[in-house]
Amino acid sequence: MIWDKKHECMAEGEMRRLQLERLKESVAHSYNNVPFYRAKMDAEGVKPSDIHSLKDVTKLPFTTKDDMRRNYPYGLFAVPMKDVVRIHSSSGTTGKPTVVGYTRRDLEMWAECCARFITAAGVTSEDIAQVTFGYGLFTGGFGLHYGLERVGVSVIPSSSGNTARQLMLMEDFKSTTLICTPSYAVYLGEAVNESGIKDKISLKWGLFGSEPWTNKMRLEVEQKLGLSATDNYGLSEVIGPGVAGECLEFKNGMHICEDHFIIEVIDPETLEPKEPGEKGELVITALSKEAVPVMRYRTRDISRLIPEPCSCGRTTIRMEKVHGRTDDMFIIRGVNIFPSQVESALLGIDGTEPHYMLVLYKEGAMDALEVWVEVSEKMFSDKMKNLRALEDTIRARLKSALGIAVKLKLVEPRTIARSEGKAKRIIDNREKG
Ligand code: DLL
Repeated sequence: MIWDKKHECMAEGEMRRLQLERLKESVAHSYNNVPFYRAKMDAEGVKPSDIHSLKDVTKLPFTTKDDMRRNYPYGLFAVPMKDVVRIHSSSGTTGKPTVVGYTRRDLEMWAECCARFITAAGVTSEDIAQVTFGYGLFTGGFGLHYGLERVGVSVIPSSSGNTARQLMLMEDFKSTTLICTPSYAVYLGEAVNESGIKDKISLKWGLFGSEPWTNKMRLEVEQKLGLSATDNYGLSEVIGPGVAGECLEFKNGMHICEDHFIIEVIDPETLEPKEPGEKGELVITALSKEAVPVMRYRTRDISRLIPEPCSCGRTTIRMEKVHGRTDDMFIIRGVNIFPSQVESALLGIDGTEPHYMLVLYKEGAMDALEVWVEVSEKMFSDKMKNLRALEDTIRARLKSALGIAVKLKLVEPRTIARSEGKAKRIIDNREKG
């Protein structure tokens, strides 16, 4: 099923015309109503009238999370507060959050974008969806909620936390669809199997997003929960969930709502555009937002665009699974490492659980990495000899995936903290020496 055939299956030429028309309007809207954008564009000598083609998007200045913070709370709003009907924010790790607002039309567009990926993931009005994202300032809960309602799904707004209660609802309310982060899906999968209710639950679909996860993690979760899992991507500064989502065709690449967002891929160091299909940082320009129009937002997310058409019938360009954030990348002995590389090396090894942690520390002046991996109950109670063999296997896999040898520590079952939202995969002890 395709939710919005007109926009999801649009001929390329028509889509580019629509994007250009909207880009012009959006740039003029930002320039005329947000002093910050006007000052930045004036400083670079660009006027809204300089946008003649889609390529001209590169003339526009970048926007960063710091720009958003510096304009806290309402400095980037382009409409009077009387027209703003919702406010969300993204917490971030330090300092003030970034704040975003939505007009009634923005909420309408957001629900439509979410309805697209919800439908692409297999969910229909026959389904019952349990939303375990937090309902609050985080965009996950409300974003998915309105998209699901639009599709006609029966929504259970269970919100985050209280895993025992989530399991009870899942069993009693017969949820067919689970909405959460992939790491919470792993946790729920474990809990379902431990409480012996696997045969009593009715899950068919898992729509997971909000943090990076690998295809190996997908297989792990699909098997543990007995569902078909798809990825979806978005960020508060741009809209929330709904920027892109996978279809069931190959589960390979998330279709971008191109009529609302232009995604460029740049080199995060030189800021130059990457060649089509090359990996780099995603930069997003929203084309139809009223309350907080965002121009060339530097996401810090690393991925690539997939130019080949998809056989599902949608013509919209896809983005590959996000490999990680530039902020989460670290350099060990000259090698760039993303947590997702470690995840794909570890998962699927018999005798381990899909729970791991990366511990960064200093070895002299150099950064060093220790990987903690949880061992399964069975392996833990097994012979020492088998544990040693497991250690050797993991070490070899890590070395071949990362290109360097790193320290490894096998830890007892249940020692790595479980996540109810976005997982914390890195402990940074580098400051401590
Ligand atoms: O996480 C929005 C969202 C909610 C998306 C629910 C999907 C589902 P923020 O809290 O602002 O918004 O975090 C945005 O999360 O820049 C990425 O680094 C990461 N992220 C989001 N989706 C994915 C994904 C929401 N599918 C930040 N894969 C983004 C990898 C993701 N990373």
